[in-house]
Amino acid sequence: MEQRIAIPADQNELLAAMAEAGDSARFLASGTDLFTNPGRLREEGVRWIDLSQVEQLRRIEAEGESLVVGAMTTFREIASSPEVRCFGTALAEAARQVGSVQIRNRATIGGNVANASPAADSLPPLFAFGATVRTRTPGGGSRSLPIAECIAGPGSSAFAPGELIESFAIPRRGNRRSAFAKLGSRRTVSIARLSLVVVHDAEAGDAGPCRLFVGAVGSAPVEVRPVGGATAFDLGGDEEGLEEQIFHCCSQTICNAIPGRSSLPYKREAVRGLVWELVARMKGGDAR
Ligand SMILES: Cc1cc2nc3c(=O)[nH]c(=O)nc-3n(C[C@@H](O)[C@@H](O)[C@H](O)COP(=O)(O)OP(=O)(O)OC[C@H]3O[C@@H](n4cnc5c(N)ncnc54)[C@H](O)[C@@H]3O)c2cc1C
Repeated sequence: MEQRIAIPADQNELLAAMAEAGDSARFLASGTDLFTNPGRLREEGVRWIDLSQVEQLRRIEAEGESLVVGAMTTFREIASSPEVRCFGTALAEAARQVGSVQIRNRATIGGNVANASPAADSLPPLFAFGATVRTRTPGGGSRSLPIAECIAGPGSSAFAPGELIESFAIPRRGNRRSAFAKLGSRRTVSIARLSLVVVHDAEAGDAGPCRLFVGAVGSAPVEVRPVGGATAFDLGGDEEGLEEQIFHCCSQTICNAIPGRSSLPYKREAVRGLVWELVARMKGGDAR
């Protein structure tokens, strides 16, 4: 059967195409995921809309208390943005480690989140920053939802059929520091086997609580909880054995997230290296 694709030139044409397609609309961003599964492009009853010409979806700008990143922004643009490097360093670092130069030049953050891969590198930083996802619904309305509500399962997002991701809003905190690290099977062009993000959102000064999220351990990133009922980790002091304590919490989180999985023995040990790297960077002032 002949497949037709709408190529709106701007936001107005996009909204018109969405209104016409209703919940049968599906979106083509840059195709780095879609073209690996060409069968999807031949699905019956689906109306494809190519987002590549809609410049309004491609932006990084401050909006009130948030830094807004458009869904069609590429990982190259995110990695090199001074605003993201300042207010969302871990996201810039994750973007810099996605695939290869060629992939980063094309792959978009909207496609990465919509694809909902457990190994998606944008997800752990977005979870750690408490980002909000702004969408356009097939009926013409809009909604905002926390990133944590966007993942339904491995490779499955919680967006409605025909719902468009427009942008991500990251709360801006002037004194936030964060860092991202991942482990893959090789040094470059590697899908994450495990990733870790640390975020320090102190209201004042360098000392204060940190939150950690571990990625690639099940459908969505998981927050690492400190033992003993504390709500956040404190990297401010000189406590001996801090890295080992954090490692044990991460390891326990991984055991809870993927019990019985064949990758568990590797991941629960391998996280030690990520913890040591990120703690050293946060304490050494290398992380912004
Ligand atoms: C060789 C290679 C290496 C890679 N390495 C990494 C890596 O290291 N880390 C990593 O995280 N990923 C990696 N990826 C995957 C990464 O390229 C994709 O996840 C990419 O970010 C998806 O964006 P896209 O623009 O190509 O989306 P597309 O492929 O166009 O779309 C992906 C999915 O999202 C939907 N979609 C796209 N945009 C929207 C929108 N605005 N609203 C609603 N739905 C939308 C599409 O319908 C489709 O279902 C790699 C891919 C390849 C081929």
